[in-house]
Amino acid sequence: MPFGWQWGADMSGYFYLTTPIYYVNAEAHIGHTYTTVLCDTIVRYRRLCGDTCFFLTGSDEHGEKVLEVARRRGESPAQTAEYFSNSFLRVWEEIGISHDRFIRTTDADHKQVVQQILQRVYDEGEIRFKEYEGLYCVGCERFLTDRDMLDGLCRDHERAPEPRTEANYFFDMGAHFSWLRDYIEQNPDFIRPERYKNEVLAMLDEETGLGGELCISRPKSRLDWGIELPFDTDYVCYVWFDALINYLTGIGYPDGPHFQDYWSNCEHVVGKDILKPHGVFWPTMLRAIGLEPPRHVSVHGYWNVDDRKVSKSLGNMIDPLIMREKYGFEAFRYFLLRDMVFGQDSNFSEDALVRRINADLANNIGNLVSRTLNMTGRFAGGLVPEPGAIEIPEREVIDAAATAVAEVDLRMRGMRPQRALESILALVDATNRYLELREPWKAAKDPELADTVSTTLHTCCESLRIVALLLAAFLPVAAAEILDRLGLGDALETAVLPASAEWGGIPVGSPTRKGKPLFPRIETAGAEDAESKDGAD
Ligand code: ME8
Repeated sequence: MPFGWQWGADMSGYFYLTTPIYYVNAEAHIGHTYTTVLCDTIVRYRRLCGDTCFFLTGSDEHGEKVLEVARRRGESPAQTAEYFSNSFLRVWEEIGISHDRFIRTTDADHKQVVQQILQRVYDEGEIRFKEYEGLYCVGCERFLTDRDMLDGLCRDHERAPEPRTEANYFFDMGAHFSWLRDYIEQNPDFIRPERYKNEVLAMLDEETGLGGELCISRPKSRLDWGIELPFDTDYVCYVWFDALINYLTGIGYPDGPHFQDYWSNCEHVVGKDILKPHGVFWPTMLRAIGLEPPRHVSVHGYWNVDDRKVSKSLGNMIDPLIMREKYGFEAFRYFLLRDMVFGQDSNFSEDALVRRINADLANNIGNLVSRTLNMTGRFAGGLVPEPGAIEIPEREVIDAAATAVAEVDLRMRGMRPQRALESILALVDATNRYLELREPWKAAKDPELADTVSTTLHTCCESLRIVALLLAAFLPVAAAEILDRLGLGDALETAVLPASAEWGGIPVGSPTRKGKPLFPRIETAGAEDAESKDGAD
């Protein structure tokens, strides 16, 4: 029963996550950064859970789009591809992306895998040669259907597609549509969130009406920048057929040592612009070569500026390195993960970014760090004190920590990173409220209450340790710094979630250090002035 298993709770301990591979026609912007940072966060979380992970990203280098840019730049497509591929890689390295491989579709192993798969599908009689007429959008690198257009223009690229008639090779996707429809119905979270599952079902209906054939070749006379068809040297492979296969090449298809372990635990994250290739083309291609679909295709919305999609073709890009320069990369990374509800569109503005940094990072998390460590310095000689009796207020923080750990796990696996951050912030809020209630800065001066101070500070340090472990996937640098200030500099090297985040892990006597504000408030004329909670000292 090759396609019928029930997805269980990660029994194997393997986890394989992919970003789309980006076109090499311009520099990385906020949209690519979001997908890549999101995957980096999910994979860092799974590594912390002890899974054996493989994280693949890379560049998609063939096709007409790249040829167009190369012509404009007066260079060969190979030069253009090299330039922009290096540019993506450099940005990912500069912002600390932890990929295991950066694949290029011009890599020799990829070319070999694509040709091998083309030959196999051809030999099995699923590829036919015929004449085709349609409207082609070079921006999308595919023929458009009515649903893809508005007033005669491509919805995404706002340009008119070109009418084209050509003799080409076609893959018979339609032969697998009824299987795919059943598969999607039986595995309702295969494509998530649900609205995108419904969209794929609608696409399947539409593609069925159109004959269910995917054009997989381009004549060299028009485009010679691509992987040659092994069965007809006058043609190169259509860029999407080539690109999707990167997910197999990346982990050593067909007989790499861990190919099957990773493939059985594969999840793709994509933007909604490429739902059709991932929801319709790809599962049918995999079916044709006898492989299961990925576990999940998780689909996010667009980052917009002034309600228009940020994109290379529209030229309204936000540069991640400029954001890093202005605000620090972790603050920008936090904003991306916190402000986009997975699946929905989000509007970017620097005002919103500043408000978010000030409210969540400076006033909330940063404030808890500085209050806890200041007071541990002042009232406990800088060492995590021994706790006394646990009363109802302490119990509430302990319960909030257990809830956060459980919710973060559920939400990270369910691809709801913004909800996972809400769970962590709920623990931070509970701890801040607890401090307000216990008022250790007053209690320390009151002989009747002085005994409670150790318990209060112990509770706050322990809560902070758990907050840092949970935040580590989101803010790797800041989380490591919090742990270091708690005297737990190597905690992330040995931590395994959820066990390490159980209450009671902080050693009494651990030497703490106050340090500078972790996330300084950003003062701008327009920034909303959320009230500082720092009443401690
Ligand atoms: O489509 N908001 O590459 P691409 C959010 N090469 N995400 C965005 C975005 C935005 N405004 N703009 C881009 C391709 N993205 C193909 C993929 S995969 C086998 C081949 C992100 O460079 C989002 O992840 O156009 C989107 O799906 C991807 O970049 C498209 O990148």
